[in-house]
Amino acid sequence: MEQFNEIASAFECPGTYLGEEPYGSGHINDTYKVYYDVDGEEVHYIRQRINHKIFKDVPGLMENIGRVTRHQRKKFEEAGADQVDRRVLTLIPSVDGKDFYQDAKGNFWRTYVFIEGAVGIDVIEHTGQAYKSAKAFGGFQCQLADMDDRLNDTIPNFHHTRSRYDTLMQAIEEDAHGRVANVQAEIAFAKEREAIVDVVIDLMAAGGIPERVTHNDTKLNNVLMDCETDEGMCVIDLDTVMPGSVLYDFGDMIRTTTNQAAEDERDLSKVEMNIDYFEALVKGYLETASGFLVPKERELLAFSGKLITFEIGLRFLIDYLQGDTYFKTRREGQNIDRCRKQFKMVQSMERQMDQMQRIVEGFQ
Ligand code: ADP
Ligand code: GN1
Ligand code: MG
Repeated sequence: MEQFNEIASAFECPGTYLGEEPYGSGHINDTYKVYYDVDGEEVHYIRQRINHKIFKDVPGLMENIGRVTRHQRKKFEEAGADQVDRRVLTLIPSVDGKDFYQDAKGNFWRTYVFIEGAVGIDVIEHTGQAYKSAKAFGGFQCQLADMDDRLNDTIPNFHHTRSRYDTLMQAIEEDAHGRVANVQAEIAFAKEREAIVDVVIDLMAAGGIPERVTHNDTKLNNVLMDCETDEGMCVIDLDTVMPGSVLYDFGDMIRTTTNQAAEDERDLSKVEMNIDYFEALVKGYLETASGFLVPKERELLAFSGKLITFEIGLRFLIDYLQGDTYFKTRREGQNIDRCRKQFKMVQSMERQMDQMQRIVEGFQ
């Protein structure tokens, strides 16, 4: 608690600090909802300890977030949007005038205004949420399309699927925790699909699709949806906003939004890609993104779901083999369960790929 007091006094939050509680279900940072009293009224903030083992250049990351949120705010204001303060994250400065604070132990902290009346949902409940979240993520990409000066790469090669595949091969070779024998089927599944890992990165390198400013972590729960209207109010979790391909963004919407099972679901009979949710995603996304997508990007929208679901499956498998050091886990075997769920989704998309493709073409 003493630690939290020190952090609280490092930020320019008005009022009296009351306390905090752990919040949300992210796998990387430590997130808290923080309570203050301002003249008898309770006011909330989001305070996060940024995982600096994963994000090695926190000042560079925070510089990105400052630039991105200022750009978004300007765009919303120019468009005459209502409730701008609920549509874009607002950073509270530290007492020494920065967007973050580094404590005596070397940990990095930041504080955002808490967006009230909107929540990030882990599991989809109806097609309207797919449509509205995709619209919000497409709108986000659209707003950032004219940013000048390249953003910092907060995690180099983040969506370089080939290097993820190579890391898996290395982890198998090392077998540091003696787990390779348990996952022969998953390893075989990965090897059978090696051919897909280069598709997007090679096309980008050859100039066939553009590098853009992308979010890179478009999980359903990274858009806060209005509790009354389900509108995708605010795109959050901006740590990985950097140069990339819109395909990885659209793909991760498919991965996290087209199925009602948890990310670590063990009953794989519940895991199928739901085509109605997919259609709602395509509709919402194209409403805000069709103005800037090039034909090759459109052509690969359905494929992108399979590609990133495979990539995230590889990452969970790697973490399992390396002893569960990257993604937070709450129980033994959680990473391999997450991997199996992703691979089942890949299979389900493979079976439905023709239909997915026809749906995308139907919107041309
Ligand atoms: P992680 O990178 O660990 O996923 P996030 O930035 O996504 O961290 O935050 C974790 C959770 O905290 C989100 O899923 C959301 O529920 C909540 N959250 C984050 N920022 C805000 C905010 N400004 N207002 C309200 N809730 C927020
Ligand atoms: C992590 O931070 P969070 O929980 O939104 C991860 C994503 C993965 C996701 C899988 C920086 O996202 O890349 O897709 O878990 N973020 C980072 O659920 O690695
Ligand atoms: Mg998140």
